[in-house]
Order: sequence, then C-alpha cells, then structure tokens
Amino acid sequence: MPGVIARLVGSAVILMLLAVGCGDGDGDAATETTKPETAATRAATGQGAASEFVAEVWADNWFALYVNGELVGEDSTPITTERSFNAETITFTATYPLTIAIEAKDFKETDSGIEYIGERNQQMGDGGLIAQITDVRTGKVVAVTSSGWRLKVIHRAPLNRECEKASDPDAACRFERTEAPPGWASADFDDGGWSAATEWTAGDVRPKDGYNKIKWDGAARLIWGSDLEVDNTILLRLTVPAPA
Ligand SMILES: [Ca+2]
Ligand SMILES: [Ca+2]
Repeated sequence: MPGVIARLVGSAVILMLLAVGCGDGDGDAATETTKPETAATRAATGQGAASEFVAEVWADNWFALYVNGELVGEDSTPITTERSFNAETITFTATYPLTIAIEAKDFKETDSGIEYIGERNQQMGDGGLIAQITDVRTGKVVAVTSSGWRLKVIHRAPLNRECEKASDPDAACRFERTEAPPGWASADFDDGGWSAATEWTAGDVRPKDGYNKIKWDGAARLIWGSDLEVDNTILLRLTVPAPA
C-alpha cells in the first residue's frame, strides 16, 4: 500500500510518494503530490483518527523508521557514504498507539565488522542513535530514545576484538549475524525476549554533522547496544500509548 512521506529538510519541503510493500506488481512509484490533511480537519474527525507526527533522527551511520509495521522513512544518506552523519526529519501520519521500530546500522566494510580495511585508520567503527517524535497537533514530544526502548542486536563483529588491525580481517575476525525476526516492526510482535537499549553520552558517541541542528528534548538520549563498536546492526522498538 503506498504511503506518503514528507521529508522536511531545513526549510525545504520535499514530498515523496513511495511504494511500500507494493503488491500489485507495479514497481513504479507514483509521482503524485498530495497536500497533507490539515490539523483542523483531523481534529474534527474525532478520537482514534490518524494524527500527523514529525520524527527527528540522528544516526551513526544509517537507520530505517517503521511505524505500526510500515516503513515511513529512512536515512537519505547511503551507509556506504564515508562519514555518513546527518540528521533526518520525517513526517508521517499514524494512529495511536504507535509502535515505533527502528533498524540502525553502524557501517562495516564486511562481516568482519572492520572499516577502512587496508588503510592506516583500519578500525572497528562505532554506532549511536538519537530520535524524538512530536505530535504535530499538540506540539508535544511523544517519544524520545532512552533505555526504555527494547533492543535486539542482529549483527555483532568482531567477536574477537584483537583482530582489529589484522592484515586480513575477513580471515581473522569472527562475527555473529542473524536475520531480523519476521514481523519485528509490527504492533503485535512480542519483544519480551529483547533487552533494554543502552544509553550513551555525547562524549561516548561524539555525534557529528546534523546532531547540533536539532533541538533535542531534554529526555532524549543517545542509545545503542551495550557495545558501541561490536554491535553493528540493531533493531529497536517502543510503544507509545494514546495521550490521556
Ligand atoms: Ca560508524
Ligand atoms: Ca562497528
């Protein structure tokens, strides 16, 4: 089913219509531009109606954001871009309760978990992510990243950190990789077996380009797995109840 994603980048507004999970065999995204429903119109439709939200996300290095099981946006800078640090602002429409799910990836050149292989700065890269979601109608921040989010790591490497400077990391480094569980972003997925996300400080993550362009809510925390370097691909979930 097509979903409308409006990305607000600074003052520039780019409306993109993406074909998400297109099941009709037509892979071409439509180019139609839809004017978003106004808040006043929505308010008149009563409780349980869809609301508009703005998600602000900064990730080292890449993320995809799902709401109630649907992809609503992803980091526009490919993970393969060197120093792919940037903040994204994504607007979406959804109905409470919100199931927010994020896949985040720290860049790794191969499954070894190493980057800059063969270069002087060959190293384990590190990750980090911060996000906040604002209900446009009320102007209230309804979700911020914290240790209250559930987390599952699906790529860990290197498991033997001492391989970091090996001449052939693919031979020397061990890794652990699993697939994302089916339906992991959906509302009814049971994340009871997942762990709590780990909160990190700006000193730990050293957030770069884009991070300072967002006015982060005081409660928003940088989060990741329990190891900023070895945890390379993570899945995160949070459920946001309807406001009282
Ligand atoms: Ca990184
Ligand atoms: Ca890493």
